[in-house]
Amino acid sequence: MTHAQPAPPEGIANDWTIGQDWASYSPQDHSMWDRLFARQASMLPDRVVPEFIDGLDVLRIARPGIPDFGELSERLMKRTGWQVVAVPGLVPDKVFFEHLANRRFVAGRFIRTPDQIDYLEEPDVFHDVFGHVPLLANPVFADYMQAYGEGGLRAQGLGAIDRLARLYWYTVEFGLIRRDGALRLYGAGIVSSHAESCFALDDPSPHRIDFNLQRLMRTQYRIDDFQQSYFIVDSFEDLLKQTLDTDFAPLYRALEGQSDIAPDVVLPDDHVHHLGTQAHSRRTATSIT
Ligand code: HBI
Ligand code: FE
Repeated sequence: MTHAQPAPPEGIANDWTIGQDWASYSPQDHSMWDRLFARQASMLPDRVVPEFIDGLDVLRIARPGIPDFGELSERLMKRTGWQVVAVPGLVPDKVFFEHLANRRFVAGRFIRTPDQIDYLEEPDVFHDVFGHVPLLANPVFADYMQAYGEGGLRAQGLGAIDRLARLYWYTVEFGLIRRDGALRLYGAGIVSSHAESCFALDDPSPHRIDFNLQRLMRTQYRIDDFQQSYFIVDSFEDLLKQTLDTDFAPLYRALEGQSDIAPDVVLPDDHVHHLGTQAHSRRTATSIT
């Protein structure tokens, strides 16, 4: 991930927020949203967790055009007390955690250009709003996101941000959930990506392993390709409960003595739902974070 600058750029507030300036989007920007939306909306209904679709509906995230963050925040505030605020791009970890701890989701306001339709480095408004915001209308997931922000603020003092970032990565960004005997998508990085929405559920290549907090905090991840392992939670309630019940300071200390786990490694204690062939990652040579 690109590293954000420590201080906000000139003319930007200390909390890094800016106006969305909705009026400045061009017709091309709005049609890019529509194109991305149509592509995902047609394939997600039988792949994504139903709460995601409910979120799109109640927040009226739809076509045509990029949503107005003010209107979105008003609807979200009524449901779960969250807001969506605009930022210029990646913000420093501390700023990010502070917003989440206060139930503000920071969203990029720019939208990708046609040549970036399938891959971009910084989160744009489609990833942030389409990918992340629908589940913020779910009370349990909304509480999990706040708990993550609070945990992030505490992790800073403990030198454990990298551990916690892995939790975010393998849940909020790339998580799978079990529902009625099948797997469903919920991670924003998956649901906002056309190709990964298929790959994560259907491709024989990646491992699909049951969520285990401690294991996952040791697991490295890739930022430049599909994931090599996906982790499955039983429910959002369980994810929230485990996060709230865990005393993270001793956990971080215990993890200090343990080695990192490469993203393609399966351990003897893992509950493996699907043992991947890893064929995809063998075809692509990339780096690990
Ligand atoms: N900033 N805008 C933005 N969006 C993110 O998702 C984000 C960020 N800064 C830091 C960050 N994510 C993560 O590295 C933290 O979860 C650790
Ligand atoms: Fe994201």
